[in-house]
Amino acid sequence: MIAIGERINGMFTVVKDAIAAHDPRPIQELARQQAAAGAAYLDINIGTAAADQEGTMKWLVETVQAAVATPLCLDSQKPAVIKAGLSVCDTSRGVLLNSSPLNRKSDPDVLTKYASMAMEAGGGLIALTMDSGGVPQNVDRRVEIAAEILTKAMELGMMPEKLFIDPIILPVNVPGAQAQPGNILAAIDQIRLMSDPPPHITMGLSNLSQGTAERPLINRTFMIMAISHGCDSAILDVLDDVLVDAVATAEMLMNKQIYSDSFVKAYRSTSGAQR
Ligand code: THG
Repeated sequence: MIAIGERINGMFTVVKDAIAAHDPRPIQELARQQAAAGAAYLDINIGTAAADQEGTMKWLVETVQAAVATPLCLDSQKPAVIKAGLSVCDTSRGVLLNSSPLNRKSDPDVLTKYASMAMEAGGGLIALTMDSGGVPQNVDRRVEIAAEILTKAMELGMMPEKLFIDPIILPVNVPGAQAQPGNILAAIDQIRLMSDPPPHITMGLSNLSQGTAERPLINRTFMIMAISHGCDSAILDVLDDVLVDAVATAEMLMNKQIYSDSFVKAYRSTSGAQR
Protein backbone atom coordinates (compact mmCIF):
# COMPACT_ATOMS: atom_id res chain seq x y z
CA MET A 1 0.00 0.00 0.00
CA ILE A 2 1.41 3.35 -1.04
CA ALA A 3 0.12 5.53 1.79
CA ILE A 4 0.21 9.28 1.15
CA GLY A 5 -0.17 11.29 4.38
CA GLU A 6 -3.00 13.84 4.01
CA ARG A 7 -2.28 16.16 6.94
CA ILE A 8 -0.12 18.89 5.41
CA ASN A 9 -3.06 20.62 3.78
CA GLY A 10 -4.23 24.21 4.30
CA MET A 11 -7.72 22.71 4.74
CA PHE A 12 -6.66 21.89 8.32
CA THR A 13 -6.81 24.89 10.67
CA VAL A 14 -3.42 24.17 12.29
CA VAL A 15 -1.73 24.13 8.90
CA LYS A 16 -3.60 27.19 7.64
CA ASP A 17 -2.61 29.14 10.77
CA ALA A 18 1.03 27.99 10.54
CA ILE A 19 1.17 29.10 6.88
CA ALA A 20 -0.29 32.52 7.79
CA ALA A 21 2.19 32.94 10.68
CA HIS A 22 5.16 31.49 8.71
CA ASP A 23 5.66 29.14 11.66
CA PRO A 24 7.41 25.93 10.53
CA ARG A 25 6.97 24.05 13.82
CA PRO A 26 3.39 22.67 13.58
CA ILE A 27 4.04 21.62 9.98
CA GLN A 28 7.32 19.90 10.76
CA GLU A 29 5.65 18.13 13.70
CA LEU A 30 2.93 16.78 11.38
CA ALA A 31 5.63 15.75 8.90
CA ARG A 32 7.54 13.81 11.59
CA GLN A 33 4.40 12.12 12.94
CA GLN A 34 3.27 11.00 9.49
CA ALA A 35 6.77 9.80 8.55
CA ALA A 36 6.93 7.78 11.79
CA ALA A 37 3.50 6.30 11.01
CA GLY A 38 4.93 4.92 7.76
CA ALA A 39 3.73 7.34 5.09
CA ALA A 40 5.43 6.59 1.74
CA TYR A 41 4.76 10.19 0.61
CA LEU A 42 3.53 13.35 2.30
CA ASP A 43 0.84 15.29 0.45
CA ILE A 44 1.63 19.03 0.32
CA ASN A 45 -1.40 21.24 -0.35
CA ILE A 46 -1.44 24.98 0.40
CA GLY A 47 -5.24 25.11 0.74
CA THR A 48 -7.23 28.05 -0.55
CA ALA A 49 -6.32 30.91 1.80
CA ALA A 50 -2.77 31.78 0.74
CA ALA A 51 -2.37 34.98 -1.30
CA ASP A 52 1.01 34.05 -2.81
CA GLN A 53 0.30 30.47 -3.88
CA GLU A 54 3.63 29.74 -5.57
CA GLY A 55 5.64 31.24 -2.69
CA THR A 56 3.55 29.30 -0.16
CA MET A 57 4.10 26.01 -1.98
CA LYS A 58 7.87 26.63 -2.04
CA TRP A 59 7.89 27.44 1.68
CA LEU A 60 5.88 24.32 2.55
CA VAL A 61 8.15 22.07 0.48
CA GLU A 62 11.30 23.51 2.05
CA THR A 63 9.80 23.38 5.55
CA VAL A 64 8.76 19.72 5.26
CA GLN A 65 11.86 18.38 3.56
CA ALA A 66 14.07 20.03 6.20
CA ALA A 67 12.29 17.90 8.83
CA VAL A 68 11.93 14.46 7.20
CA ALA A 69 13.44 12.38 4.36
CA THR A 70 10.03 11.18 3.11
CA PRO A 71 9.29 11.97 -0.56
CA LEU A 72 6.61 14.56 -1.24
CA CYS A 73 3.36 14.55 -3.18
CA LEU A 74 2.86 18.07 -4.54
CA ASP A 75 -0.88 18.73 -4.54
CA SER A 76 -2.33 21.58 -6.61
CA GLN A 77 -4.77 22.02 -9.48
CA LYS A 78 -2.47 24.72 -10.89
CA PRO A 79 0.54 23.69 -13.01
CA ALA A 80 2.36 26.91 -11.99
CA VAL A 81 2.05 26.00 -8.28
CA ILE A 82 3.37 22.48 -8.96
CA LYS A 83 6.24 23.96 -10.96
CA ALA A 84 7.11 26.30 -8.07
CA GLY A 85 7.11 23.35 -5.64
CA LEU A 86 9.32 21.31 -7.95
CA SER A 87 11.83 24.16 -8.23
CA VAL A 88 12.81 23.64 -4.57
CA CYS A 89 11.92 19.95 -4.18
CA ASP A 90 14.58 17.28 -3.58
CA THR A 91 13.28 14.93 -6.27
CA SER A 92 16.16 12.48 -5.72
CA ARG A 93 13.94 11.04 -2.93
CA GLY A 94 11.14 10.50 -5.47
CA VAL A 95 8.10 12.74 -5.98
CA LEU A 96 4.43 12.52 -6.97
CA LEU A 97 2.51 15.26 -8.78
CA ASN A 98 -1.13 15.54 -7.66
CA SER A 99 -3.21 15.90 -9.79
CA SER A 100 -4.35 16.37 -13.39
CA PRO A 101 -7.70 15.67 -15.06
CA LEU A 102 -7.73 14.25 -18.62
CA ASN A 103 -8.41 17.76 -19.93
CA ARG A 104 -9.99 21.05 -18.95
CA LYS A 105 -11.94 23.61 -21.00
CA SER A 106 -9.57 26.38 -19.91
CA ASP A 107 -6.49 24.15 -20.39
CA PRO A 108 -6.90 21.27 -22.91
CA ASP A 109 -3.22 20.26 -22.49
CA VAL A 110 -3.20 20.12 -18.70
CA LEU A 111 -2.38 16.37 -18.59
CA THR A 112 0.60 16.83 -20.92
CA LYS A 113 1.89 19.63 -18.68
CA TYR A 114 1.67 17.50 -15.50
CA ALA A 115 3.05 14.35 -17.17
CA SER A 116 6.01 16.27 -18.65
CA MET A 117 6.88 17.77 -15.28
CA ALA A 118 6.57 14.36 -13.59
CA MET A 119 8.83 12.65 -16.14
CA GLU A 120 11.41 15.43 -15.99
CA ALA A 121 11.51 15.03 -12.20
CA GLY A 122 11.69 11.23 -12.48
CA GLY A 123 8.49 11.00 -10.44
CA GLY A 124 4.93 9.73 -10.63
CA LEU A 125 1.65 11.37 -11.54
CA ILE A 126 -1.82 11.17 -10.04
CA ALA A 127 -4.48 11.64 -12.73
CA LEU A 128 -8.18 12.10 -11.98
CA THR A 129 -10.95 10.33 -13.91
CA MET A 130 -12.37 13.72 -14.76
CA ASP A 131 -12.53 15.76 -17.95
CA SER A 132 -13.87 19.07 -19.23
CA GLY A 133 -17.37 17.74 -18.49
CA GLY A 134 -16.56 17.34 -14.78
CA VAL A 135 -16.63 14.23 -12.58
CA PRO A 136 -18.54 11.38 -14.27
CA GLN A 137 -21.27 9.81 -12.16
CA ASN A 138 -21.25 6.37 -13.78
CA VAL A 139 -18.85 3.45 -14.07
CA ASP A 140 -18.42 3.42 -17.86
CA ARG A 141 -17.33 7.04 -18.23
CA ARG A 142 -14.87 6.73 -15.34
CA VAL A 143 -13.33 3.70 -17.05
CA GLU A 144 -13.24 5.42 -20.47
CA ILE A 145 -11.45 8.46 -19.05
CA ALA A 146 -8.97 6.21 -17.20
CA ALA A 147 -8.22 4.43 -20.50
CA GLU A 148 -7.70 7.76 -22.27
CA ILE A 149 -5.36 8.91 -19.49
CA LEU A 150 -3.36 5.68 -19.67
CA THR A 151 -3.07 5.90 -23.46
CA LYS A 152 -2.01 9.54 -23.34
CA ALA A 153 0.55 8.89 -20.59
CA MET A 154 2.08 6.00 -22.55
CA GLU A 155 2.20 8.12 -25.73
CA LEU A 156 4.14 10.71 -23.75
CA GLY A 157 6.57 8.01 -22.57
CA MET A 158 5.29 7.53 -19.02
CA MET A 159 5.19 3.91 -17.83
CA PRO A 160 1.96 2.65 -16.17
CA GLU A 161 3.81 2.00 -12.92
CA LYS A 162 4.45 5.75 -12.64
CA LEU A 163 0.78 6.54 -13.12
CA PHE A 164 -1.79 6.68 -10.31
CA ILE A 165 -5.43 6.74 -11.44
CA ASP A 166 -7.77 8.48 -8.97
CA PRO A 167 -11.46 7.61 -9.55
CA ILE A 168 -12.45 10.61 -7.38
CA ILE A 169 -14.32 9.89 -4.21
CA LEU A 170 -16.83 12.56 -3.11
CA PRO A 171 -18.82 12.96 0.16
CA VAL A 172 -21.33 10.13 0.56
CA ASN A 173 -23.87 12.34 2.35
CA VAL A 174 -24.53 14.57 -0.67
CA PRO A 175 -28.01 13.82 -2.06
CA GLY A 176 -27.72 11.35 -4.93
CA ALA A 177 -24.07 10.50 -4.18
CA GLN A 178 -24.62 7.25 -2.35
CA ALA A 179 -24.26 5.06 -5.44
CA GLN A 180 -20.78 6.45 -6.14
CA PRO A 181 -18.62 4.38 -3.75
CA GLY A 182 -20.02 1.21 -5.34
CA ASN A 183 -19.49 2.65 -8.82
CA ILE A 184 -15.89 3.44 -7.94
CA LEU A 185 -15.25 -0.16 -6.85
CA ALA A 186 -16.69 -1.40 -10.16
CA ALA A 187 -14.50 1.09 -12.06
CA ILE A 188 -11.38 -0.06 -10.16
CA ASP A 189 -12.14 -3.68 -11.19
CA GLN A 190 -11.87 -2.63 -14.85
CA ILE A 191 -9.00 -0.13 -14.55
CA ARG A 192 -6.81 -2.85 -13.00
CA LEU A 193 -7.09 -4.88 -16.22
CA MET A 194 -6.02 -2.11 -18.60
CA SER A 195 -2.31 -2.82 -18.66
CA ASP A 196 0.25 -5.24 -17.25
CA PRO A 197 1.64 -4.00 -14.96
CA PRO A 198 -1.48 -1.95 -14.24
CA PRO A 199 -1.46 1.70 -13.19
CA HIS A 200 -1.70 2.31 -9.45
CA ILE A 201 -5.11 3.25 -8.06
CA THR A 202 -5.29 5.98 -5.43
CA MET A 203 -7.98 8.19 -3.86
CA GLY A 204 -8.49 11.05 -1.39
CA LEU A 205 -10.13 8.77 1.18
CA SER A 206 -11.28 11.41 3.68
CA ASN A 207 -13.37 13.20 1.03
CA LEU A 208 -15.88 10.36 1.41
CA SER A 209 -16.85 11.16 4.98
CA GLN A 210 -16.76 14.97 4.93
CA GLY A 211 -19.78 16.32 6.80
CA THR A 212 -20.82 12.90 8.14
CA ALA A 213 -21.20 11.82 11.77
CA GLU A 214 -19.08 8.65 11.58
CA ARG A 215 -15.99 9.84 9.76
CA PRO A 216 -13.33 7.33 10.85
CA LEU A 217 -15.71 4.37 10.54
CA ILE A 218 -16.75 5.33 7.01
CA ASN A 219 -13.13 5.97 5.93
CA ARG A 220 -11.83 2.71 7.42
CA THR A 221 -14.60 0.59 5.95
CA PHE A 222 -14.33 1.98 2.42
CA MET A 223 -10.53 1.75 2.45
CA ILE A 224 -10.75 -1.98 3.12
CA MET A 225 -13.45 -2.45 0.46
CA ALA A 226 -11.29 -0.59 -2.10
CA ILE A 227 -8.18 -2.66 -1.23
CA SER A 228 -10.24 -5.80 -1.83
CA HIS A 229 -10.88 -4.49 -5.39
CA GLY A 230 -7.21 -3.77 -6.06
CA CYS A 231 -6.75 -0.21 -4.83
CA ASP A 232 -3.07 0.00 -3.84
CA SER A 233 -2.66 3.60 -2.67
CA ALA A 234 -4.57 6.37 -0.89
CA ILE A 235 -4.19 9.90 0.40
CA LEU A 236 -5.30 9.20 3.94
CA ASP A 237 -4.88 9.88 7.64
CA VAL A 238 -1.87 7.73 8.50
CA LEU A 239 -2.19 8.97 12.10
CA ASP A 240 -5.39 6.88 12.44
CA ASP A 241 -3.86 3.71 13.94
CA VAL A 242 -7.04 1.66 13.55
CA LEU A 243 -7.12 2.55 9.85
CA VAL A 244 -3.45 1.63 9.32
CA ASP A 245 -3.86 -1.68 11.19
CA ALA A 246 -6.95 -2.47 9.11
CA VAL A 247 -4.96 -1.71 5.92
CA ALA A 248 -2.22 -4.09 7.10
CA THR A 249 -4.85 -6.77 7.73
CA ALA A 250 -6.58 -6.25 4.37
CA GLU A 251 -3.24 -6.54 2.57
CA MET A 252 -2.42 -9.72 4.48
CA LEU A 253 -5.85 -11.17 3.57
CA MET A 254 -5.26 -10.20 -0.09
CA ASN A 255 -1.98 -12.17 0.09
CA LYS A 256 0.15 -9.03 -0.33
CA GLN A 257 1.76 -9.45 3.11
CA ILE A 258 2.92 -12.75 4.54
CA TYR A 259 0.87 -13.99 7.49
CA SER A 260 2.62 -14.38 10.82
CA ASP A 261 1.21 -13.91 14.32
CA SER A 262 2.96 -10.54 14.33
CA PHE A 263 1.91 -9.39 10.84
CA VAL A 264 0.66 -5.99 12.06
CA LYS A 265 3.95 -5.31 13.82
CA ALA A 266 5.86 -6.48 10.74
CA TYR A 267 3.82 -4.17 8.50
CA ARG A 268 4.40 -1.21 10.79
CA SER A 269 8.15 -1.83 11.02
CA THR A 270 8.50 -1.85 7.21
CA SER A 271 9.10 1.64 5.88
CA GLY A 272 6.14 2.98 3.92
CA ALA A 273 8.16 3.24 0.73
CA GLN A 274 8.77 -0.54 0.73
CA ARG A 275 5.26 -1.81 1.45
N1 THG B 1 -7.67 13.22 -4.83
C1 THG B 1 -6.40 13.64 -4.96
N2 THG B 1 -5.84 14.53 -4.13
C2 THG B 1 -6.57 15.06 -3.12
C3 THG B 1 -7.90 14.68 -2.95
C4 THG B 1 -8.46 13.72 -3.83
N3 THG B 1 -6.00 15.97 -2.28
C5 THG B 1 -6.79 16.66 -1.29
C6 THG B 1 -7.91 15.78 -0.79
N4 THG B 1 -8.61 15.19 -1.89
C7 THG B 1 -7.36 14.67 0.11
N5 THG B 1 -6.96 15.21 1.38
C8 THG B 1 -7.88 15.54 2.36
C9 THG B 1 -7.42 16.19 3.49
C10 THG B 1 -8.27 16.51 4.50
C11 THG B 1 -9.62 16.21 4.39
C12 THG B 1 -10.09 15.55 3.28
C13 THG B 1 -9.22 15.22 2.25
C14 THG B 1 -10.57 16.60 5.46
N6 THG B 1 -10.27 17.64 6.25
C15 THG B 1 -11.10 18.11 7.32
C16 THG B 1 -12.47 18.57 6.79
O1 THG B 1 -12.53 19.20 5.73
O2 THG B 1 -13.45 18.27 7.45
C17 THG B 1 -10.44 19.28 7.99
C18 THG B 1 -11.01 19.52 9.33
C19 THG B 1 -9.98 19.98 10.34
O3 THG B 1 -9.57 21.14 10.30
O4 THG B 1 -9.60 19.16 11.19
O5 THG B 1 -11.62 16.01 5.59
O6 THG B 1 -9.62 13.31 -3.76
N7 THG B 1 -5.67 13.10 -5.96
